[in-house]
Amino acid sequence: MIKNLRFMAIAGSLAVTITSGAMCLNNITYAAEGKGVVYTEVEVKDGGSISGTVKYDGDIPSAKILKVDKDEQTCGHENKVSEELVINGESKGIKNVVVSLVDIASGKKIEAVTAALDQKECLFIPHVLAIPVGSSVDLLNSDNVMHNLHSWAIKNAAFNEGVSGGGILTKKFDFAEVVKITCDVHKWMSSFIVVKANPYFAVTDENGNFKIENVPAGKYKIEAWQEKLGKKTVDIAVNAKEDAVVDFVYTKK
Ligand SMILES: [Cu+2]
Repeated sequence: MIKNLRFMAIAGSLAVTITSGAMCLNNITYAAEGKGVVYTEVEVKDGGSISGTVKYDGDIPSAKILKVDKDEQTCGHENKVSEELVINGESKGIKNVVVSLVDIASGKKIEAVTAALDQKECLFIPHVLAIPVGSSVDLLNSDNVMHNLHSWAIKNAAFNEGVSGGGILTKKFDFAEVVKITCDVHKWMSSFIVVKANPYFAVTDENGNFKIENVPAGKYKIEAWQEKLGKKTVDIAVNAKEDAVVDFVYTKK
């Protein structure tokens, strides 16, 4: 029997109804981040793309230094450089900015993934991980010391659990939000798992570049989020089979 599946993920509760019907495709809808926008999966024909950069305008601030004062045999004897704001000295591109469409109502399928967030030499790798709702994350410990994974989630289930060397914790994220992850053993360690309500997002590379593909033609709001510099939102129009370019510029906050 072909079924019409409808998921509505709304702040803190998950209601699932399954009805039988004559639909050709499963029709899955999610409520988007706090804005009440319901996302419906459809087949995208002649989609366009969005590409661009996120850059910093102004003198590049010197990176914060993280003092390593525990487990130096594993974590290293040198202090570490914070990844809270990573700006390329030449291109001025900002790394690890999450760029996403915030008000798109329908589009390509949400492909839930099992992503990995490693703890290696007492740093989280990657520092920013973006996943769609319904995804899981393997939280790994590649070190030979105990780490403690502490999630500062509000909508998703929060956790605060130790993981021994070589161990793994797997957690699922069903609600869109920005979840800070810290380690209670090594207070300099932090990262973010950014859970998005639709599949139209990307994380900038070391030159601040991003690309989002297979977007239905239309007008949208596109948002950049950076942990220190905050959010920026602009309007963008996407035409069928064309690339729309948007460049975000942050200045000193
Ligand atoms: Cu740790």
